[in-house]
Amino acid sequence: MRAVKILHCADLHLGARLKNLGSRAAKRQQDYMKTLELIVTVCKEEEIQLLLIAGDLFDSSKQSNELLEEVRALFASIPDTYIAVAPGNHDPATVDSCYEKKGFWSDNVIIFSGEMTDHEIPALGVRLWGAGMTEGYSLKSLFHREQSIREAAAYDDEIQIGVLHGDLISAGGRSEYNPVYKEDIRDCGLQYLALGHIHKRSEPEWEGSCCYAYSGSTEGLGFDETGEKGVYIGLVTKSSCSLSFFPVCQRRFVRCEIDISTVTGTKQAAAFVRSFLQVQQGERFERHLYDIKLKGEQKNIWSFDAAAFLAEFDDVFYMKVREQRQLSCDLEQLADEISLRGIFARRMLLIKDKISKDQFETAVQIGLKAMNGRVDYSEDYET
Ligand SMILES: [Mn+2]
Repeated sequence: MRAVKILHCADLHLGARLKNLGSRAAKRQQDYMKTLELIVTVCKEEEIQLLLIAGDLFDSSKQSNELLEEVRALFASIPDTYIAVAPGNHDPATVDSCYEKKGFWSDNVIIFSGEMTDHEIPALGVRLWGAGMTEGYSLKSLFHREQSIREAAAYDDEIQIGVLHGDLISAGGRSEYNPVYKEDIRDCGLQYLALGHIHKRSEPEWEGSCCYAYSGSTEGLGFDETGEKGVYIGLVTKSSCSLSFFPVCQRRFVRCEIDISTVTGTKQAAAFVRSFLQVQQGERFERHLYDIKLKGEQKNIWSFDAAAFLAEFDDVFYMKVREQRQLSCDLEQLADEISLRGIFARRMLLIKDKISKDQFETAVQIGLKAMNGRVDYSEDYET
C-alpha cells in the first residue's frame, strides 16, 4: 500500500525575543534557528517526503531579512521534501508578509493562505488540505470543505492530509484563534490532520477515521512550557497513521522543588542541587534552563545566600532560585528568651488570633529569618 513519510512540526516561533532571560536571551534566540536546522537535517537523513509546518513558524509577521534568507535557504536545501506551511496567528499571511512574496520560496514550498484549499502532489499520491490565517485573530473556523475532502477521499487511493493552525474545540465552544470543531473533523476524509497553536504536545488521537495531533512547540518559550519538545515523524497510508515523537529542542525549561532539609550551608545546598539535577536531567544537565525552588525544614541556623548559590552554577545556561524553607521552631519556647528574638516571639503570639493562619506563619518565617541573617527584598513568599 502506498505510504507517505511525514514530519509534523509547529510553533517554532523563529525570531522570538525572550524577556526575563537577561544576558541569555540572545543566545536562546539562536536556539530556535538551530532547531529548524535540526529539523531540516532530520528530513534529509530520514528521507521525509512531506514536512508539515502547522503555523507560527515565525514569532511575528515582521522578520529581519537575515532570518528570512536563512529559512529560505534551509527550505531550498531539501528539494526532495515537500514543505507545507499553514501560517498561524503569530505569523499571518498578510499581503506584506514573507508568505506572499512572489518567487521568494523554492519550488518545494507550498504555502496556504486564507480559506481552506487543496493542493495535489502527484509524485507522492497525496492531496494536501490547508488554510492560513491572514490576521492575528479568526473567530470564524477556517476548517471547512469537508464535503470536498470526503469526495476526494472516496475517489482513489490518494492520501488526504491536512495542515492547520487553530484551536481544536467541541461544538458550541468559542475561540479567537481559528476554532476547529471536533465534530467537523470527525470522519472528514483526512487520514491525518497536523495541528499547530497549542504549545503542549498531544498524543495522536482519532475522530472517527481522522487522526490528528498537536506536535507542540519545538522549543519552550518560558517556564510555562517545560520538558522535552519535538516533532512527530511517521507514515501515513490511506487507512493508517503511525507517528512517533522525536525530540528536537536544544534546551529544556525545567522547574523543580528540591528539599534541602539535610544540608548545612549555601555551598552544600548547591552541591546537593547539582547531584539532584545530574540524576534527574542527565549528564548534560547544565545546558537547560532552571527555575529552582528550595524547600524543606530549616533545622540548622544558616542563612541562604542566593548570589553565592548561583555562582556555583556558572556552567549552567540559566538558573533562578527561590528559597522557601520553613524554620522549625517552638514560638512558645522562644518567647521565654531574653533577646530580640524573644520579644519578637511574644509580640507575634499576641496577634496570633487577629490575623489569618497563613499571614501569621509567613510573618513568623520572615521575622525569624531576619533575626538569623537576612531577608532578600526579592524573597517571594507565596500567599
Ligand atoms: Mn504559537
